[in-house]
Amino acid sequence: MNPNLKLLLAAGTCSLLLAVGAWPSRPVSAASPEAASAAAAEAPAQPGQMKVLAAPGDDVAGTLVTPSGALSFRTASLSAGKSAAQGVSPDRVTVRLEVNGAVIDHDIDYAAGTMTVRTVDRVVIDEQDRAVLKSFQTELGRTLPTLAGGQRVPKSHDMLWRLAEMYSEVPLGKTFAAEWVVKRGDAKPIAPQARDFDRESSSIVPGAQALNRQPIVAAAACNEQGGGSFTNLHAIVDVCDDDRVFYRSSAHDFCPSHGYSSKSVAYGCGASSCPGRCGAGCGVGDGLGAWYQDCLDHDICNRDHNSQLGACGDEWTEAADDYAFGAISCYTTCH
Ligand SMILES: [Ca+2]
Ligand SMILES: [Ca+2]
Repeated sequence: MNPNLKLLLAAGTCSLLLAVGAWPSRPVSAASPEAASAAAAEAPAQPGQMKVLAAPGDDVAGTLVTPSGALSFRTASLSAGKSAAQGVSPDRVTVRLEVNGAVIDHDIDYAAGTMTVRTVDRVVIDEQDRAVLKSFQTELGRTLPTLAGGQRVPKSHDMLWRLAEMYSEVPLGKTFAAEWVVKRGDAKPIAPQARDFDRESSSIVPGAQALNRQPIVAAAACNEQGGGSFTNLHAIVDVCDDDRVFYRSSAHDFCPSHGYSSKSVAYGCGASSCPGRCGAGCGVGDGLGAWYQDCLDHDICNRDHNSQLGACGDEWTEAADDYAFGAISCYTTCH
């Protein structure tokens, strides 16, 4: 473990961004197709150049350029509808991300416990977008600690970091509705008519055309959600305790191979690639992050069915509130 990080832990410091910054760079390399398939959930991020631009108060703005394209980001912290002064905890934070020209807006209302995601033009995540977003997780994790003052982590930084974790695992082919409201702890009801099952399956499953010809009721049943929880794994066990491996039940569906089913899986910092952490792999902060059941279900689905093909869209959607609002576990002894 990085000695700086150890020092932080020994001091009992719960400084998310400082700890992130203390972690060294991870190796970056191009994976062969075979390697990419075998380690689909944790393909290495491409290198990126992040530039930070001037922003008022606690807000942050910048750009990222990678071999797969560019991204820009800007936060706005609001208190009673006006720009929040530096050091003031805002009621809301808005975050605009522009990924290869596609704009995705986020509006986080802390009192309401909602994050509203809006797009004007139809946004569909392709392979280039996904690669840029993966780099964003890594580069932002390195950059944010250099901006934060002392031990205080502004909500704008926190939310941007959470979004970087969330989008590091965005399913390929994810299509954004004009408005998507993510509510903290909200168990989402089954709504087959609202799901984009056919689109997802046609982009991920060889021979999916046959599936698409099946009656919609069969597709809906196979795509049934039993998840949609807000279950903090770190409140159940210390997921990062001394690199121990923990086991619990995890469920997902994957059509047409199998419907909704569960099995016992390994999770925690001691398990390969930190299953259960909300974000790709163990993150730049070496296990730091939110650890939630829906993130575990999504990780296992990705591992079993190849995340690079965007197989696990509904599991990712169910985990959205966990990425956005899950409690961050600060103390790690990962790897
Ligand atoms: Ca994860
Ligand atoms: Ca959830």
